[in-house]
Amino acid sequence: MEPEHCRNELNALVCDFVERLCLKASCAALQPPLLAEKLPLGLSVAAPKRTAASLRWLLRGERPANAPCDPSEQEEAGLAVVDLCALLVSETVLVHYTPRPKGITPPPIQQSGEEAIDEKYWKRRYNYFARFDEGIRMDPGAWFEVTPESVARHIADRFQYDTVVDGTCGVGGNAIQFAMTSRSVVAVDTDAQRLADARHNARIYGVADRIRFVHDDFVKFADNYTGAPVDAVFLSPPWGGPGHLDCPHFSLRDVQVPDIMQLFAAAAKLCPRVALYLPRHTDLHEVAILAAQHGFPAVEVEKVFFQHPTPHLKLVVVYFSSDVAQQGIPKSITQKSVGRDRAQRLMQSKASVPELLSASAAGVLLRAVYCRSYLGRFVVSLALRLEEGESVTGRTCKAPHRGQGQPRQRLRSGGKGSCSNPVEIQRATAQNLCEAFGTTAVESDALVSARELLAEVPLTNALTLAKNAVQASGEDFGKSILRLGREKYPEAYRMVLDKRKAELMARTALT
Ligand code: MGP
Repeated sequence: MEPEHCRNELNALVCDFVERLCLKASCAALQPPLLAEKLPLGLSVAAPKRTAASLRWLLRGERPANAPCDPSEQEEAGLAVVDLCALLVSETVLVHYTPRPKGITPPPIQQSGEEAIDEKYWKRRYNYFARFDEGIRMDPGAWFEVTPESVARHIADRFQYDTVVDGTCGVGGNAIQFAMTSRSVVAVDTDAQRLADARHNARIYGVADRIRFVHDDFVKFADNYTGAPVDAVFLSPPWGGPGHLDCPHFSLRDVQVPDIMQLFAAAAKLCPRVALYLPRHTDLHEVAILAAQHGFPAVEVEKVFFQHPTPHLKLVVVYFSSDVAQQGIPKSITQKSVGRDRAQRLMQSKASVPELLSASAAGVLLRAVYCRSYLGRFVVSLALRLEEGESVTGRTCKAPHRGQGQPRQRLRSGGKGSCSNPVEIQRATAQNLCEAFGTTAVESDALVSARELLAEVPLTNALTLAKNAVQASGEDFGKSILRLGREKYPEAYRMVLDKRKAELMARTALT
């Protein structure tokens, strides 16, 4: 290639990279990303705000016509709440128990092609595949992309269906575990060598006959699919390699190929139950937008922690399904000890990990180093041990700063995690919304009625109502919602009013 041509190509690549970074930064400046580490266990509501241009960028990859770098140049007026989405935040702590299998001489440190394996990954080989020494095949990308066996097994335990599709099979970490809990698995990948490795690995686990390996692009595969009805789709797209953690947050637009938005759309078309495996610092506002775009009023965000050396957030799995709006609000952390055989120890613990980390001695500094390095984790561990004498309860948390008329970034979980059925979820969501958007601290009549009204209408309608109310400028949230309620849901509104009237009459009659 001509040097001039090379230079131009390099220039174009660098310009493209810088432009993408600027786009991402300007979106974050308009609305700070919503990170899993800031979300408490329980129920939260995401209120993603975007300008029309940044929304087109996220959803369709269309670049804005003007330079996006200076957020002040973006028209403030165009910034609107895209949609609201209920986030059911669950927490799972996994304890690996993968002793070296007896009677098998472990192979020496492996070379994969010309590239040496990073020692960090090599040390974790039994975490990736407990039966590694029986001849598991990996490739350079798989060392950092494969789902650790404990995580894959945990997700598979939640996915017990007839037909599961793994749209990004890789060397088979997830597909193998799905084959242990579901009747049949279709494993799709664009890389023929990886599929061959996955088939080989599945034979080691004795499940190759339950997996159909398909060499195809998942989007095309989903378009042409004619097989048995699919019960669930799992997607673990590339995150941009180990360097993805260098950025303060991950955007679904960080990876160019494959397009995660397209992958998801294809999956949602195949089956309305999709799980997305994402980095721990994913901007969940984007996830909420994705959910809204595909008609999911609520998603479950599962924060997956590893126990050792101290509990640390490793990744998030987002479950998109209509079931989520019906399930109970997570109350406690699931602790799971995952061993070489399928026997597991299940434990329930009380305090959430972030709650422990908000402990005074842990402080801002420790939270900053948290999850960044082993050193950071040991420091946190030390601080936690120092604090063991202190009671975890009774610590006060500062309320997050809220600008006037602005929704809070972080919302409290509803009903102290006491919700267990759809009606309670409904009420807790309404409570959450009122707390987030109410402009007066004092319980006004309008807010009380708004809460009742929101609790009466279905979750999707409640979220739509609240979104419209937020967008209706210059009015108190409670009043706007009442007005909108009266217009859009006259039946529900009348019911609420009648109930209130009846209560009032009963109270008057008693006094
Ligand atoms: P990791 O590299 O083991 O640990 O990634 P971490 O927390 O990133 O850094 P460290 O400081 O602990 O070393 C954790 C898990 O994330 C991996 O085992 C993979 O399952 C998943 N993962 C990591 N990357 C870079 C990718 C990726 O690009 N794509 C997908 N699908 N998963 C990834």
